[in-house]
Amino acid sequence: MIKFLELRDTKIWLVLGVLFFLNLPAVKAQKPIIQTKYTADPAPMVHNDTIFLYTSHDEDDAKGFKMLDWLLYTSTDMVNWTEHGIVASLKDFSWARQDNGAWAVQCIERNGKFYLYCPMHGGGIGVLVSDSPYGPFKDPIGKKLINSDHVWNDIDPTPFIDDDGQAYLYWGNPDLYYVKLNEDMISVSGEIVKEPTKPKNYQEGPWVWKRNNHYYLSYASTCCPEGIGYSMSNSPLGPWEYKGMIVDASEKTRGNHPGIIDYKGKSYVFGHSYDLIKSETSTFYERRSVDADRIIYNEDGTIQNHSYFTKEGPEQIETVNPFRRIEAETMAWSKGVKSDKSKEAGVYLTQIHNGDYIQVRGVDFVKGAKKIDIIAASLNAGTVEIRIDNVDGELIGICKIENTGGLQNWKTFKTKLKKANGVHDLFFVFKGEQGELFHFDAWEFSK
Ligand code: FUB
Repeated sequence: MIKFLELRDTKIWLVLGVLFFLNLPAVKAQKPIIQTKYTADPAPMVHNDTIFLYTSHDEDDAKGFKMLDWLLYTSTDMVNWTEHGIVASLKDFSWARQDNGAWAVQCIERNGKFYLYCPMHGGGIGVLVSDSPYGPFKDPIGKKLINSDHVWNDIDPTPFIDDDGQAYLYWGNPDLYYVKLNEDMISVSGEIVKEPTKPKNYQEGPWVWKRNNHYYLSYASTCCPEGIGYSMSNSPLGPWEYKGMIVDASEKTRGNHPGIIDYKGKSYVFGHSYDLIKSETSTFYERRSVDADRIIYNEDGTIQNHSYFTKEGPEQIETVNPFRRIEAETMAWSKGVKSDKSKEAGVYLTQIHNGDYIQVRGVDFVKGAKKIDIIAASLNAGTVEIRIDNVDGELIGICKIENTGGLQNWKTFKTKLKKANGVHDLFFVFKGEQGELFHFDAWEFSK
């Protein structure tokens, strides 16, 4: 027995030693996937090889639900996400009376147009349309799309188009409703139906998709806390047979909301948690953050269970090419910084203070990056330390940001680097003495 333990311990130390000396760059995401804003109700959509992730938005000062608009993020590698800012808001509906209640949206493409189904809690469900997934989105009907006598329950719309072209909209808390949509996607066909066999554990947040001829209905399940469960059917209209939890309910969260996609040969579940706000304070605020994980289908179409969203998240699908302009709001992780949007710069990073940083995962410097351009605007001087592998990893350059005469006076600052080769996590670490240092818009390496 003693011998066995000694042998086993030697093996463990050997593995740990090899890992330490290899100093492998981390290639997995940290959760939650967005840190510059509080995001909830993830609605991922795959279009042209890119994931468009629409989310609802818990305001930074939210105590209970304070939700005015919807946000958009994109990714091509599942770990680095680019923010595109507010993509739609309550103000896009001239008929909407409320100034709160921008709950869970979902976007779907049909015939080159993008339809965003937007619930306004207590005010009905509206639809917006755009020629681009980035917007701008406009209200094509000027009234509620779903106008029922149970308006308080009309939340969390999920659109689905079957292979025969018939489109459906599902929604609701605590019951599941559905209605057929006409081909124009902005009008309904027939009556609203309350799903008679309420799927087991159904709470809210339905998400419907089809895979290998199985119909799936996933939803926020059990209460409270909510996890993510799912049912399957042979038809888009049920009956739905409960199959279990994709992500178990956990004391670590409270509400939840699924978004499920296939992307580049793998499958993913998105949900949300309070992990970010909990890392900042022990007081409860309705400030959620989107998480993501890989899911695996079994042969019979059922889905393997996760006890909770893992800290590591999904593997990075492809490396980042740094030899092109990359927006500063593209990142896998950040500390301290926030994002904002202006006419001049689009989305940029703001509220940058001494010691804050952003991390971009899996950047491929190939045979060597020798210079970097950083686009910033400032009223104070500061520096950007360019480090690899870790926030206090090897320093390959320091870029001085001088006063540009205004926080929207953008200038390009050029810096020579100690040559970096191969694939590394890249860290921009911000340093300076005077409060808020500068705004950061974009960066680009050259050889
Ligand atoms: O985000 C507001 C509401 O909370 C959503 O509509 C529900 O799905 C729950 O996540």
